[in-house]
Amino acid sequence: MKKNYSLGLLCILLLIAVVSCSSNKSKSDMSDATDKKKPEKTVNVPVFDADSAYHFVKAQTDFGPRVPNTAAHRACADYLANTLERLGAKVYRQAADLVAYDGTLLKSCNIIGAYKPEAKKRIALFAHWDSRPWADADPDEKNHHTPISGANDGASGVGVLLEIARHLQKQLPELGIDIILVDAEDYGPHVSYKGKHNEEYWGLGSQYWARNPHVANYNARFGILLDMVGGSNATFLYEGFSEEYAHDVNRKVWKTANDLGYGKYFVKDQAGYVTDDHLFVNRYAKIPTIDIVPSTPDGFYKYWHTVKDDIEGIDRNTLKAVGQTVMQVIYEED
Ligand code: AHN
Ligand code: ZN
Repeated sequence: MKKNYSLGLLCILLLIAVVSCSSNKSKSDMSDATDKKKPEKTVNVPVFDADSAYHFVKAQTDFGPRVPNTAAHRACADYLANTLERLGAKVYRQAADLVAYDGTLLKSCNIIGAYKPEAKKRIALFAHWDSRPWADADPDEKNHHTPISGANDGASGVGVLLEIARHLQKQLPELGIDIILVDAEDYGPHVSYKGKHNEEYWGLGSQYWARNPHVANYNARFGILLDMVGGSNATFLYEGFSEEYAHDVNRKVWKTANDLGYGKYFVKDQAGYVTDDHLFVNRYAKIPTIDIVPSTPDGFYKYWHTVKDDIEGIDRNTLKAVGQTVMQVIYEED
C-alpha cells in the first residue's frame, strides 16, 4: 500500500515536470519568434541637414541643364565624382555610349560611390543625374525645345544622396552602401514624337548599369531610387513596380517615415506604375528596388518637364523628409 502510494506520487511529479518543461519550451520559442519580428535596435542615426542637401542640389543646377553631350553635363560629371571622392567613397566612373530613341549617340557616364566596398551585405541607393533636353510638358509650346534646369527632376535625388554620403564618411552603417548616380534617364521621346513607344527609351543609364554593374557579381539586399524628391508638398505613394518587385521594402520605408513623423509625405496609398530606373534594376540586376517618386491625381508635380523646374521650386522640408527617412532605414539595417 505504501509502495503503491509513493509510485503514484512519483508518476504525478514526473508528469508535472514533463508538462512544465514542454510548456516552458513553447513559451520561450514564442517569445523568441516575437523578438525576431520586432528587433529593438538602439542605433544612432545622424541628423540629415536639409540646407546642406539644398546646397548639393544648387551646385548641380549652377552648371546649367545637364543634358548628355554638353559641356555642362561633362563638368557636372566631374563635380559628382570629385565630391563623392572628397566624401570618402571609392568612386567608379562608368562611361558608355548609349543610343537614344531617335538614334542620337549619348556620351553617358554612371557615377558610383561605394562605402565599405569589401562588405558583402549591401544597400544600393539610386538617383539619375542627367536633366531632360526639352521642356516638352511646358504650358507654353515655345518652350518645348528648351532644356530644363531639372532641379527637382534629377538634381534633388542626387542632392539628398550626396548629403547622406557626407554622413557616411563620418559614421559607417553596418552594411556597405553604394550611391549609384545613373545618367541618361530623361532622354525619352519628345512629346512631338509620332513613332512607336518603348519603355526602354527611358532609363538608358540604369539599363546599362543593371546589365553591366560596376563590380562583377554585384548584389545588394535591396535598392531605393529617389526621383523628384524636392518639390513642395510632395506626396509619395506606393508605386506599382515597387509593390510588385519589392513590397517589403516599400512597407519598411513608409513605416519608418511615418514613425519619424513624415506621414504627410509618405502616404500609405497605391499609385500607378512609373517607368523609371528602378524597373531596370529589378528586371535585369534582380535587386528588389523601390521608387520614391511623387504622385498627384494629375502627374508627378506641377512643374514636371517645364522650364519652371528650377531651384526656386525646391523645398528643403521635402528633402529632409526623404533624406532622414532613407538614413534611418540604412543605419537600422543589420
Ligand atoms: C515616364 O514618364 C514614362 N517615366 C517617368 C520617368 C521620369 C522622367 N522620371 C523623371 N523624368
Ligand atoms: Zn524627367
